[in-house]
Amino acid sequence: MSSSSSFARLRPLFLLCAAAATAGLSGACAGDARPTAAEFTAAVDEAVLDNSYDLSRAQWVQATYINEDTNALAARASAEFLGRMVEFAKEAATYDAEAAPAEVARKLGLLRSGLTLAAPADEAKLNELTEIMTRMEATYGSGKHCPDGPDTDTCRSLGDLEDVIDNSRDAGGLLDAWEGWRTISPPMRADYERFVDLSNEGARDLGFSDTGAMWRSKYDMPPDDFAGEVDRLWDQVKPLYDDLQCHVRAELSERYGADVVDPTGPIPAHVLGNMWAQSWSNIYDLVAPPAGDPGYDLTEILQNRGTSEVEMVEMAEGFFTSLGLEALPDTFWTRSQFLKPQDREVVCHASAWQLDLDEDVRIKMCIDVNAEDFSTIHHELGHSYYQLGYREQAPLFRDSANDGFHEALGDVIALSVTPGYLVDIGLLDTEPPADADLSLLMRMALDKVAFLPFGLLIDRWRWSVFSGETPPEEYNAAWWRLREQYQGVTAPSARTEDDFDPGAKYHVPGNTPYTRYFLAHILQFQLHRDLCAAIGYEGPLHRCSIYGNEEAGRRLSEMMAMGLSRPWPDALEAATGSREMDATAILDYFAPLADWLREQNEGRTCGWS
Ligand code: X8Z
Ligand code: ZN
Repeated sequence: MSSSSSFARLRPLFLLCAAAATAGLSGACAGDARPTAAEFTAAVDEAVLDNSYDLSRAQWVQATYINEDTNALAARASAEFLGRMVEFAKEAATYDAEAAPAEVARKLGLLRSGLTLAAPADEAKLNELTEIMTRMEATYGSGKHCPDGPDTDTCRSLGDLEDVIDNSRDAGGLLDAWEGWRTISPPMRADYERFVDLSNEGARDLGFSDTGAMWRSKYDMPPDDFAGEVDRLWDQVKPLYDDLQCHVRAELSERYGADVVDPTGPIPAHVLGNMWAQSWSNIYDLVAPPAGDPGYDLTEILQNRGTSEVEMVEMAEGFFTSLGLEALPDTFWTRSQFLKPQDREVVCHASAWQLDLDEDVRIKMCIDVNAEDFSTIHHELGHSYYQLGYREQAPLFRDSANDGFHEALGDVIALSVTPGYLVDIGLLDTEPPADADLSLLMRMALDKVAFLPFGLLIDRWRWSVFSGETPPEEYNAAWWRLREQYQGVTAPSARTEDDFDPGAKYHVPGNTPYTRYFLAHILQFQLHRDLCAAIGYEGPLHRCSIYGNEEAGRRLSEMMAMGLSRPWPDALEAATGSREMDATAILDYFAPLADWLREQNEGRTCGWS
C-alpha cells in the first residue's frame, strides 16, 4: 500500500472541464478558460491530498475487519477514487507535456501511467471491477482449508498451514498442507478472468495495449526496454541461482528419496520450507555446509528471552533512529495492527500504509516471534520511513523513485542485521568466528538468491495473461510452465485447469505488481555494498552493518526525500553514486558461497529439463 494507490473521493474540481463533461456535468465549464497544464496538475495535487484519507480509511477497515459491510464500503470508495483518477489520466493526456515545465511534465506523465488498475468509464463496469477486486482480496484474507466443510473445527488458516510447510519434514503432511491452501483459490478464477477483461479495457482507454504494458511504463524508460532490463539483470544472477538449485535439490533428494525429489528434475514445491517455494531459509538445516555452524539462531534467541511482538518493532525502529532518522509518530504505535485479532477475519499479509499521505503511517501484520517476521518488520518499517521521508513533496510525487526502491529500503536495513549488530544491541554475546561465514551466507542465500526467479515469474505470468498470450483455459498450465522454466520448481501433484494456483499467492488477488520485488532484491545489495563502501567499510559484505552510521542515514534520507519527483537513476545516484541497476553487488556478496556451491556440484548433473 504505497501512497499513490490510496487516493479517494476526489472533490469535483472546478478546473476540470473535460472531466466534468465526462461525468455528465454539462455546462459546468461553459465560458471558463481551459486551465494551463500547471494549473491542472496543481489542482489534481490538491484534490489527491484532500481526499486520500477517506479511501484509505475504508480500505484499512476492510483489511483489518473483513465482512460484507466493510467490503461494500471499500468497493464503493475505490470506485469513486478510481473513476476520478481515470478521468484525470485522460485529461492529462490532452496536454502537451513537452511544452510544460519539467516538473509539470513529470506529473502529467505520472498521471497517465501511474495507475496499477485502470477501469472502463462505464459506471456499471467500474463498480463491477472494484467489487471484484474487493471480493478477491477478502477471499484470500479469510481463506481457510476446511476438509470437512466450512465452520468445522478441521478448518486451517494460512498461518496454520504455513506452520506445517515451514517446519515439517514429513512429505505426506507437507503435501496435504500445500494442496489444502490451494483449495481457497479456484473460486477466484471467474473473478480473475473478468478482472483481466475490465482492467484491460480501462488500460486501452488510456492508450496502453493492456494492463501489463501499463505496468511496464512506470520506469522512466520505454516499456519494452524495461522488460529487457529485467532480462539483463536475471541473466547476471541466473548462474548463481542454478548452482543453488542444484545443491538444494541434491540434499533434498537424499533426505526425501528420489521418488519424492528427482535428482535431475525440478524440485517439488512442497519440500522447500515455504508455501510458495519463494524463499527457502526454513530448510537451512537440510542443506547447510557441514562445517562452521552459523553460531546462533535468531528465532531461538527472540523466543528464549521472551521478546514481545511490539518489542520487535521497537528494535527495528531503533535501527532507523540510529541512522539519524526521527522516531515514528505516536499514532503509528496506536493505530498499527501488530497482532492477528482473534475475533474477526483480517488480511494478514504484511503491508505498510500512509493513510493521509502524511504522518498517519501504520503497518498491518500478524507478527509471530521469529527471525523471518523480525526481517519482515524491518521491511515494513522501510516503507514507513520512506513514506515519512517524501511527505514534503507535492502529493503526486509522494512515492518512491520506482516501486523497487520502496521494496528495497527496509531490506537494506535488514541486511545490516548482522551478528555484530546483534551483539551491539545485546541479543547475542559474541560474534561467530570467520569459519561461520559460509553458513551465514547459505542462510542468506536461501532467502535472497532463491527468491530471484520467483520475483520475476509472477509478472511474466500476468504480462502474458493481460496481453492475451495466455488465455483463461491455460492460466494454471502457464503458471506451472513458468515456475519450472525460471525456478526449476514443479507442482508436487497433478494440477488441472480446475485449479487456480496463482490465486493462492497474495499479490495476484491483491493486484500488486511483483517485478518490484525482483528489482528490490537486486537494488538492496547494490545499496548495501555502496553504502558500506561510502562509510569506509572494507571487510566481507555480509558482515557489514550501517547501524549507527549517520552518513549512511544521510544518503538514504536524501534518496527518500526525493520521492518520485525525479527519474529513479537520480535517486539511485544520491545513495550509491551509480545511475544503473547492477546485479554484480549480489554476486559480490555471495562470491564465497558461489565458489563452495560449484565445488559441491562437481560430479552432479545440474539444470532440469
Ligand atoms: O509482500 C511482501 C511484503 C509486503 S510489501 C511483506 N513481500 C513479498 C512477498 O511476501 O511475496 C516481501 C518479499 C516478497
Ligand atoms: Zn513491501
